[in-house]
Amino acid sequence: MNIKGLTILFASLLAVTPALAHEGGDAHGKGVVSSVDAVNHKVNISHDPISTLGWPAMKMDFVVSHSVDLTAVKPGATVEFTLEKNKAGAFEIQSIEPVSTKK
Ligand SMILES: [Cu+2]
Repeated sequence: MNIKGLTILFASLLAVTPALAHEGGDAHGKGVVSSVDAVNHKVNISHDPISTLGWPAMKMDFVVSHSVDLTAVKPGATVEFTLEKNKAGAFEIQSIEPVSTKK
């Protein structure tokens, strides 16, 4: 690779790295599933406050990543989930797991 090629390589690395660092990983949430729309990859969750994002507790719709299998997610289940900002700037669920609620 010549000098010009290296310069372009470094420039593109610098352009990409801050974007990754900026997100600082993903946000974790916990809540109760209200409804599941597996066809459109959406869930409605009444979630606890998410301090990482400064969100209060609320009931809201979430877009779910297509890599997530929603068939294991049932209304009424308590779940833990991770959120990541997608290209559209919306928080998208990247993983969602039922948690056993101790009685
Ligand atoms: Cu919310």
